Amino acid sequence: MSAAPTVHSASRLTPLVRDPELLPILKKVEAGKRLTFDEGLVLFRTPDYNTLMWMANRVRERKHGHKTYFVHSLRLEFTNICYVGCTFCAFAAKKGDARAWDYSVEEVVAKVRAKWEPGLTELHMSSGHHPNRPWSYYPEMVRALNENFPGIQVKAFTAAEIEHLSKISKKPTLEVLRELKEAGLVALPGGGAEIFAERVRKQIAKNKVKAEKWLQIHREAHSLGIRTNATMLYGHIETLEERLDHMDRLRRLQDETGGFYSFIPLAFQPDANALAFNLGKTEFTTGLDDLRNLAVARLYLDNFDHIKGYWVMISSDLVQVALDWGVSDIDGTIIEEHIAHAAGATSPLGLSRQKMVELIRAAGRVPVERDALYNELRIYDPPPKADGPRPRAISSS
Ligand code: V47
Repeated sequence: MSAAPTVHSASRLTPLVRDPELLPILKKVEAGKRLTFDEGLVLFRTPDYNTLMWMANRVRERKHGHKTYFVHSLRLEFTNICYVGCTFCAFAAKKGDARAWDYSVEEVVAKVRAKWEPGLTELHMSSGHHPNRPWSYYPEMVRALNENFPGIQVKAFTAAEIEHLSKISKKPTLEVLRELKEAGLVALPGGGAEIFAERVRKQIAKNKVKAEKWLQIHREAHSLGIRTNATMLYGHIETLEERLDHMDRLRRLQDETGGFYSFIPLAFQPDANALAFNLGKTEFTTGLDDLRNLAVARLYLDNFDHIKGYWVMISSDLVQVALDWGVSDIDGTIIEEHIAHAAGATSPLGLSRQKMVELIRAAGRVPVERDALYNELRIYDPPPKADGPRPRAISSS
């Protein structure tokens, strides 16, 4: 006869809670109720990390159990030439700079061929806003990639880039998206969101797509069946209220469309960019800030399936820990990254598929290789008994 599962109620857990302000939040989390803005702020400010982590993990395990997703993906930035001038950016170059690059369609195809690995499923591309490339270059590139690499999933162009393409093509953003989809684009990455709050946006990305337009482009993509991600650049001049406002706007759009796959906090990389220089900032975000941010996202963004831990910016070591703080996706192999590394990221340029699997298994979770559209391609064996998966602390029944 098997033993009945132990069911711990929130009230039985309350002795663990050191911050009384978390008690009503814990009850809501247990009941699956949505948190308010003020409750989100409590989460951002609580000194009780244990309870915060516990709650984020509770929701993560309720949604995904121990499954942890990754994708075999190649990152490609086809140009770093950009006229926008975001102050946090160390990647952008001006035309004619010694470090500028700008690949033709043939060069993009050759680059992917050179970096090709068996089992590669996703090609993630985002790049600078090039002042001269004509509109025709972009659908041509997507088409050429699909023709040369049948089965590859092209996830490309942030909402900021889509707005740029709308300007150069003189077509509405909806039409730009439609034509890119026709050429074979399957999803949009979540970049360009930065921080939506106008106060911050004016200082870090004043020439970039406006917050409302970023959201509108994602709304349009979702209406065409193109699913997308959403990012948030944190750890610079934004306040906690502004971080939460950012998440709140995303939560509202997700209520409306359901088109976001994942939310990806991007930790500010403080090297070689004007924002860091002006702030005198040389330190990276702290591990606890990164973990707290991920946990708050998991709890506040109750309508997002995945919270992604981006190992490139916060290290693969911390991402492993973050699997207990709400993270259910660790992006992918990437192979060659330039945006974060230009700004000081100390992580490797890419990680092997084997490394992804080991990293997840060593944390006692079950690795699931997915494609760009979150179809499960392979569920790897769970970790051996000795190191996991650890018994569930709390039964969900
Ligand atoms: O849009 C630029 C950010 C983004 C810095 O959708 C910086 O799956 C930190 O969008 N410090 C590009 N961040 C990366 C991106 C992304 C990453 C991972 C997964 C996905 C996805 C998307 O990087 C840019 C900008 O917001 N960025 N400079 C910097 N110094």
